[in-house]
Amino acid sequence: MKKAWWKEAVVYQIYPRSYMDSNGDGVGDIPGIISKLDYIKSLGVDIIWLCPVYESPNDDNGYDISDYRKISEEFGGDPAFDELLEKIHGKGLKLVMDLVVNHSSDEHEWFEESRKSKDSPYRDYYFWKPGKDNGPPNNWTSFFSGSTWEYDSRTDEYFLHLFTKKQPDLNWENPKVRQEIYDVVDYWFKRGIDGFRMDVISLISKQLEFEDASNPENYEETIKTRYANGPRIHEFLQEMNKEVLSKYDIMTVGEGPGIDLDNALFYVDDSRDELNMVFHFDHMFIDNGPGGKYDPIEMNFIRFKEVFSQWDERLKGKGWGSIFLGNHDFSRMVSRFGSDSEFRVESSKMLAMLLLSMRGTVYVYQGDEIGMTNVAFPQITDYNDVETLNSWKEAEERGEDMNAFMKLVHKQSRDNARTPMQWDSSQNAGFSSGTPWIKVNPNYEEINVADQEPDSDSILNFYRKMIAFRKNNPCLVYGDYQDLAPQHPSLFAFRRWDEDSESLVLLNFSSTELMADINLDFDKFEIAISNMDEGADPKLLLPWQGILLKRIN
Ligand code: TEU
Ligand code: CA
Repeated sequence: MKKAWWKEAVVYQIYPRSYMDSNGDGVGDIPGIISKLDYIKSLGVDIIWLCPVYESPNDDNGYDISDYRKISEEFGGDPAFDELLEKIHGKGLKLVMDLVVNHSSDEHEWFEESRKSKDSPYRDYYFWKPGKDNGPPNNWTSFFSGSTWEYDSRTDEYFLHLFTKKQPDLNWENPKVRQEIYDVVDYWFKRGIDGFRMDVISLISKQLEFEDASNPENYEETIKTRYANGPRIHEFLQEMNKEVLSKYDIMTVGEGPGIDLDNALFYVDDSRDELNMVFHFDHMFIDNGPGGKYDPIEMNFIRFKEVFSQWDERLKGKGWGSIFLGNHDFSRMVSRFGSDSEFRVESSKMLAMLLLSMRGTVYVYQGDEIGMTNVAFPQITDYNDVETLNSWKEAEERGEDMNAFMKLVHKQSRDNARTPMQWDSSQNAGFSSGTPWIKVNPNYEEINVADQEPDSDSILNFYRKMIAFRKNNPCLVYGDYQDLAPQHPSLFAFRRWDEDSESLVLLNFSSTELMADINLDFDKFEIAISNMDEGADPKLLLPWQGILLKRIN
């Protein structure tokens, strides 16, 4: 496997609104991030991925950009950004930004011009269509509820928005649009950033027939058959690669629904010159029913493990994977895949062990390194996320039992991952001296960085240990992968090996003890890391215990 800096990297994802507020306006900002760079560096990570910080009306917290070349004043503006980038580089870290070019904000000047008239030179920067039978052009529904089409009386046409109506989709068919985007990308590389995470890149090429969805209420089916992986997607990505990406030593990771085992290599096969990596959602949508996130089904653990095996098998030797268990769009990793009550500490560490011993580039989401959990705000007015609020409205309109729906919000809302970072036990968890834009999780007095710093047994220090271990054991980055107990209902046991070394990882995904009776010569291994008292019998795993063993050479 060819080596590369971005393959060996551990990435730390920052959701800037919720990280650290420096000026007391309740909103996390860039000076706040600067004040935490020593902390970030101390984790042992290599790259910071910063969610959008560009100028934006914040209908979707920065994923609706009104100026691609400007840093929002709320976050500290361009001078703060320049200082951040310089300091990041000064510490030997790298910076990856978010590139959100499937859509812009409706307040971007391109769209403001586009909507003025049918003859505007910007008209076909977006998708405009006349209505059909006094309604929208087709039956597509937006990721965030309602039709994907918004009527604009000025020109008596509808425009397409796969997300909110303040996020009109850019028309990549138009070569001028593509050139504008490549210029933006080039602008940021010239400014010195080290890569892009490309938002919903799987959606940029549209099926121009705009054919009705056959089952609009089936979320996954509609994504796969209508929205994602359009006919020109790879042509566009290859063009972007040739025009700009290939000219810099940067990394790219594409995100998007509809990326699956069958098409992933089209995006990331080394020989195709498109992207370095993609994020897939096979494990993240594992508990989604046909109606999506707010139609959850039970998590299937055997399937969960299978996802890791299948993806490793598919990419190996050809492309490169990305490993993550949480981000700003999902509820907290420990609340979903671990246990956030009695075994919160143990299961947080165990999940860290999983993350940091898989093949692929690892992404750690802010707060997971201290075991932050989901939140259960009592009122819907405590929530901010547009996806949550729209789903709530729809449920209300359908006449659903809203107490039951509140439980779903507690379980699924994206705001679970967006509550402020918990720095210490002072007011507002040390995040802000003002009123935070979203409430702090009330458990901040027990779960915070300051308490975990001096405690050698803390989740935080376990992350540091695991990250350091991965750095010293390239076998965990590049080595082969094999699941040793794919059918076991609660044990995740796998092997990583290369020419020089071999590791075994045994993880108990349950609140009861288990015997890992797998057919292996345990005498040839010694325990390197455990999330509980070491010296235990590696075959007997306590609840949520994780053990990493290394072959004795
Ligand atoms: O998310 C893309 C995406 O697929 C989400 O809509 C996802 O399905 C959903 O959040 C799961 O609940 C990206 C960004 O990460 C997200 O924050 C943005 O809202 C979205 O694109 C639109 O830009
Ligand atoms: Ca602020």
